[in-house]
Amino acid sequence: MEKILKLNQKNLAEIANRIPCPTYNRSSIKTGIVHVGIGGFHRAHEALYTDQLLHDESITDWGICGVALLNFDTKIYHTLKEQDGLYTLIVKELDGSHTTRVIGAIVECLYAPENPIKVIEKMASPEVKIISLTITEGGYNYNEATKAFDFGNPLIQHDLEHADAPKTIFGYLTQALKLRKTRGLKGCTIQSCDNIQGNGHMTKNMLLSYVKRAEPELKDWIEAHVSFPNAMVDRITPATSASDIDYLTETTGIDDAWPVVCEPFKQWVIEDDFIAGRPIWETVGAQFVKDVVPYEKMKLSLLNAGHSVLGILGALLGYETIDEAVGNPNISAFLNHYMDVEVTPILGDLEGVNLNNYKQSLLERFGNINIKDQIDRICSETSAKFPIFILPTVNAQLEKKGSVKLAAFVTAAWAVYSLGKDESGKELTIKDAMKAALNEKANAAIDYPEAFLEIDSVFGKLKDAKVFVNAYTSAYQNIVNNGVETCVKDINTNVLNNH
Ligand code: CS2
Repeated sequence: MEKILKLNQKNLAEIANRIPCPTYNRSSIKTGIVHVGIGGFHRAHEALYTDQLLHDESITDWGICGVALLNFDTKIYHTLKEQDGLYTLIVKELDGSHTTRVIGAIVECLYAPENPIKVIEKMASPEVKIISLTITEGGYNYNEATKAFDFGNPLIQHDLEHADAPKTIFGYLTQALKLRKTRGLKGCTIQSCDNIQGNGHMTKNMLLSYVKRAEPELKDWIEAHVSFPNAMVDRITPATSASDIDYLTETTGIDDAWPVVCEPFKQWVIEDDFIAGRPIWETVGAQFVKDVVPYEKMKLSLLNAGHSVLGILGALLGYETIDEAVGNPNISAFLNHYMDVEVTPILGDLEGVNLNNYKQSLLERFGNINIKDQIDRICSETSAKFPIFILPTVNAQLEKKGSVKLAAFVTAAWAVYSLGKDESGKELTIKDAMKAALNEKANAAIDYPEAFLEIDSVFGKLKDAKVFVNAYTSAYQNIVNNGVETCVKDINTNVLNNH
């Protein structure tokens, strides 16, 4: 066994004899991007694209400062800090092999709860041209019921009262942009990398809602000096497991406390709207387009929704990983029907995209047995995901009087899931900011299934859509009486008979 080397800058030259490492001079790279949310996805995606770019020695302005925003992020912050921002990316290929490399694009790290002013100053610093975000679907503070920014959130109330020590992204961005304005500096780009339709628009709308209340005189400056490009981001990035960490040490002798694992596929389609300039990410595989809406729609309603379908049904059946769920032919047939019958008709014609190939490739990606993407991860925060991944399809189908049966079935399965047990009675690990409310409504749904649809912040006005409610109620009874698998088989047979 080779000598164990701790991953850090000092050991990098030696580590480079074992696996590919950054060959650029990291100490000469300036920070051009502040990124908030340094979880696995950012490190498998934007940071990787940027790392590849920095290998062009003429590019020295686009290092990343990784910001950990929440108390919850303390572990990743300390890990990256100890490792000088370095981490290993392990790509799990379809044939079972692994491609491993060290990524160096994160050249500094900050922990917001420890020093909020430092983060605000960094975001306001003239060399920073882009503030990018992976703050999760729930992080945008959007309420589906009111279709507006949620001022009821206690953290937002906190930020309104403590401008110098904010807790949410909105407090940070507002103070940083205010500093830029008062110092006569240029604006910047705020770039969402989250799974939200029109993620740039959403970021802008939510931020301006907050600014109107917190710093009304800043609004016009933001409109004129800050851009918010929309983007579609994609790479399946499961949570890192203890065995991934052990695998790395055993096969390379590298001691990395938090490597990132991901699938080989990656995609980033971005609107070219960067007011203060941008890295030439297109040279390393990103696509810049005029209108990203069709790509976003396709990805959210097929890939992300597909994940939720597999996750919720799979969890009730006692599966732990997505490949197990899609490996059940009844479940994969159901998913195919959902995509063909309910999603495809609402997508219309997507120029330049072959939808059949795309759907086929999703089944292959979900089925990658090496990835072991956790159903717990997929089902986490479903209350924030459902309105983005599934609801738009349902609403569009209702409008055109199309089929909503399969989505209603998944919704009913989620209501049963929210009781907290799988079909064999085993406890489910539910991670959701709305866990208590979901559980309360799930219990009420035992006698009155519609109760679950009364969570307006998730379902909006869905409880008033008779066609959906009827399909949902009968699906609920069916699941309770017969179990998911029998129901799914029946649905599959019916779909085939009707087409
Ligand atoms: C997943 C996504 O969180 C989820 O439910 O669908 O994290 C998904 O893996 C990524 O968006 C893939 O690009």
